[in-house]
Amino acid sequence: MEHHGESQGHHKSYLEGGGIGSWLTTLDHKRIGVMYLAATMLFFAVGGIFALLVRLELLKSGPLFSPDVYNKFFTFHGAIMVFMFIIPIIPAALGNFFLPIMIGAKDVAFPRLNLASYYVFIGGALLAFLAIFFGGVDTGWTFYTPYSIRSATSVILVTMGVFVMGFSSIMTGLNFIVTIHKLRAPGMTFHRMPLFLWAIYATAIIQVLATPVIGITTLLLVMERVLGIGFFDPKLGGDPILFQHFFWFYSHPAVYIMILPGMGIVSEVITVFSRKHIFGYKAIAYSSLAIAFISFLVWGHHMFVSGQSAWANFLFSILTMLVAIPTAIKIFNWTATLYKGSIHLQTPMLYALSFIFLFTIGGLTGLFLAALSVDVSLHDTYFVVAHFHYVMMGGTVMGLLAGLHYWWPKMFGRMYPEIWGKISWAFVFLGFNVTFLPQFWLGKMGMPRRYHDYGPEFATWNMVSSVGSWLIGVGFLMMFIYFLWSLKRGEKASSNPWNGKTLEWQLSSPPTTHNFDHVPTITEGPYQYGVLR
Ligand code: HEM
Ligand SMILES: [Cu+2]
Repeated sequence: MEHHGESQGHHKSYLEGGGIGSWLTTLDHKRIGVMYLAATMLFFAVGGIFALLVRLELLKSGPLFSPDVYNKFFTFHGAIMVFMFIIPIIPAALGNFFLPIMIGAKDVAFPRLNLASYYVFIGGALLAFLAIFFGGVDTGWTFYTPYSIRSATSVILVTMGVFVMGFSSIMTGLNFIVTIHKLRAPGMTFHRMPLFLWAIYATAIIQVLATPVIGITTLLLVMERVLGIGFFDPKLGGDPILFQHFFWFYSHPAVYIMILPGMGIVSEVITVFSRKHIFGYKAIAYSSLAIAFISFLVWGHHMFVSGQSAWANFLFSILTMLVAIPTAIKIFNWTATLYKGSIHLQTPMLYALSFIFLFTIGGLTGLFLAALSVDVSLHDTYFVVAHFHYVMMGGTVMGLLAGLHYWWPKMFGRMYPEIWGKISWAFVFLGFNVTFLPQFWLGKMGMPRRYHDYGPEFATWNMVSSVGSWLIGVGFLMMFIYFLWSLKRGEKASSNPWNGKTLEWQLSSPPTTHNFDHVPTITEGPYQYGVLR
């Protein structure tokens, strides 16, 4: 990709200069991205601790904690992981850092809005966290009515936190859509944009269109609790099923806010570590938009056993199977890119390959659950818990870790220790499968989710699953340590340690504050690796 932007001589890196104050008031998209990364990784650690507590309770049958406390543990685990970690982390942290650079721009379209979105996010998260000190929340992360109207726990604090964080998601989405439309460098046509940006673009559209619905839903819930207006509680003339429609009309598209950015990272990493032009660029690009569109048409598959009509069930089942098509296009094209590639098995590639393997299991078991007759018996069992962890952790988190290891040298100018990257990957990958594969069997055997105890027939696989969660814990602890260690002690990174072909690899590591000295001119598409003989 020809351009004249690379900075000559020493320019200050975006990391240098100014104290904490200059960070807290920064308008630099890179610094805002790093602040989002720090916050969301901290929330991930907290959500992970709640997960370990949940698994500790389930290690053996018989109560370790009281049922009330257990309900609060899995509710916090789910709510933190979904709203404070997996929805914001890739778009707001890595998207914020790399979107402007990858289109050849100095920053996002609205830097002040960008900083404001960060503080709105932190404000909403702190509001939700307050609930920990005011009796917790025991409704599950889905806040289903009528129980969430009547529960004596701090439902209002957490749902208001979700309400506020929603605004941050909308602000970020809006900023990215305008940036992609308005700030692309000369020659950077849509069909020359890296695939990560197509994924971020599709995600931003869902963020802007779907998030207002969870905002309204949580607001109505709080109004019913505070003012006693009957929206959802039958006692007050409301309809609890209406809440489920509202909740899932956002939360199903929301799972694509979670997975699409991870898919975008996999497209970048697979092509770079195969040293080969991606197979079917346009098909992958447009499959992101197709997924975003279909994601609005399938929310009813969460309600197959909520008493909706047979026709509605039939329709939502068919539409859900439809989403498998654009998803499969990505999986096939990534696999075709690997074919005859010159594969470099460094840590980013290990995570990208893990994504393809684990997400395929997650996706296929999603098809099982889309089949009405199967879902009737598996709904609310551990089969569902295993399914969404294979898509959210096996998918998004693996994609996130591929991106984090791929872009770490660029973001911080330091290499992470490759050998430890591989060892930690082995713990995370193995631990993940030991934790969640048995849960498919537990679910098929009939073990319901959200129970703090179980019968003797479920004992063996629960013990295996809990031991697996400790392996995951060790893997992530290692990762946190070597990433922090590398900031000061890691080997200095060159501008292009992976032989990448997109714009960020043309800049210094870390980049300068303004990214480019001159606006680059783009003359060809990304991933120009030439044809491998
Ligand atoms: C780090 C390893 C993790 C472990 C060991 C773990 C374990 C679990 C377990 C055992 C449950 C079921 C609790 C029950 O129904 O009684 C659960 C629920 C859940 N997990 Fe995870 N999880 C992990 C990571 C994640 C991640 C990365 C996400 C990302 C979004 C996530 C999201 C959820 C959600 C949404 C629920 C449902 C909570 C509810 O029923 O309200 N988990 N997790
Ligand atoms: Cu869904």
